Amino acid sequence: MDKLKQKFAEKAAPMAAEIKTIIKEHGDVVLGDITIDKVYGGMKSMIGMVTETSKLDAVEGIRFRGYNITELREKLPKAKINGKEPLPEGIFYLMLIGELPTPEQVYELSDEWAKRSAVPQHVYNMLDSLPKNVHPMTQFSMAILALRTESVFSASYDKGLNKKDYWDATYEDAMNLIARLPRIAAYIYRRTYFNDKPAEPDPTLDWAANFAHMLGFSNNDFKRLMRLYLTIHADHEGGNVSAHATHLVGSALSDVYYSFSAAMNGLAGPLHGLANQEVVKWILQLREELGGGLPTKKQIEDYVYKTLAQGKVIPGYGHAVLRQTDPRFTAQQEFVKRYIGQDDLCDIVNLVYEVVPPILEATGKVKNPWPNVDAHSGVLLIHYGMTEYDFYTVLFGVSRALGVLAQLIWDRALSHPIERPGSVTTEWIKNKIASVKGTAKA
Ligand code: HAX
Repeated sequence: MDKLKQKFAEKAAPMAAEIKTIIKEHGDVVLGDITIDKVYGGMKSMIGMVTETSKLDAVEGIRFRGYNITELREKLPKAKINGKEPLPEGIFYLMLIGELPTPEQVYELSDEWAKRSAVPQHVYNMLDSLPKNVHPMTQFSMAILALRTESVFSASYDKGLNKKDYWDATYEDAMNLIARLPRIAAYIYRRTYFNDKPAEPDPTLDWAANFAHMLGFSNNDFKRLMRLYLTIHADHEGGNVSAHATHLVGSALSDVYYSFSAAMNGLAGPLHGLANQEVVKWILQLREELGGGLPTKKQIEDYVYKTLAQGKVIPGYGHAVLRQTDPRFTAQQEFVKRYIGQDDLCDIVNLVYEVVPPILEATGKVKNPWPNVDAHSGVLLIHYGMTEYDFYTVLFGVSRALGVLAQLIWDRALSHPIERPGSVTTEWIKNKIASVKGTAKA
């Protein structure tokens, strides 16, 4: 058993016992109210599941096992040479084990993922059979499904896997899939836009830097950006579409490949991860309409009103939980200050940040007028030469694997059961209103 798995096993057994006691002794404690507006309103803020890896605060933003983004940038181990940004291996370790890793523990994880990263040829053959105009997220999700041939969980289950060993096989699948995702993503990038193959992996590099290298980027600051990018997109507690999809599909004992492919299908929606490509499209179109250059605030204002009048959302703004500027947006602004300096598109992002919130606030209906993570990420990639914006959500997906798969291992270790919330009809709700309020049907 590898050291990380051993450490997880030591944590998981007492936690599983503790949860059994909590349910037995305190299972009747009420956690919140279910109201009609929440049931119709996408279950926002309704507590319905347990996620150990991270917790979102509406104002303060995300905390991973108690640490916010600023603390993580400081405390998580960095690359051996010129490391200034956290290594995503570290946030995976933190989410899985619940403790900050040492640099050695993180470097061991880099090595472990490098060892597990070989992708079977049939996955590449399947990708090669697809037309180049298949969206990169569709290719990504299909490649993850094609990799299912490698599932340790499914093979073991077929042979009669004991329930107590589910987590072990899920750990193997999660580690293997995380190790392979950069190779698959780089393959999709190179075949789709350049009609060639990714660079051979460099096993001396960490997971994120190696990904940058396979994508075809040698710039050190781009590698730093990838380390930060893959760290800050990793998790956002359990209820967002990609995390919840992983948990839900996984609850049927579907393996890691099925569960994570489902997550990627959700991430590919424009209200979720695809917003990162939509933001760049929206900004480039603004520039094109104005004939290039830096727009004035008035011009951005007009463009925002026009977008709203067309019945569209302003991409990169708003959030189902957050009620403040997303700290992941701020971390990217800081990255610009530290490594980039002046950049026209980054300047436009900052101008949009000044213009959009008061306009959205004035609509009286948008609950959060502030930017989310997707409002910034694309222009950073363009700065380093990655202009193919319909690839951006794949980068997000590679990162999201860290959080949702760490949690899926916990789901198995804690024996979370199949998920099956109740649903009602509107007729049922009308009858309920009548019985509670004593009125005739609404
Ligand atoms: N622009 C225009 N209108 C917006 C808006 C925006 N950015 N954000 C919310 N609204 C509108 C909603 O469409 C809704 O309008 P209707 O009542 O006419 O249907 C109203 O304001 C209330 O919505 P809300 O309660 O504030 O927001 P939700 O919790 O329902 O939705 C979303 C949250 C993130 C989906 C929403 O803010 C949105 O569509 N934003 C733009 C897309 C985006 O950036 N998505 C990425 C979110 C972060 C993420 O998951 N990244 O992966």
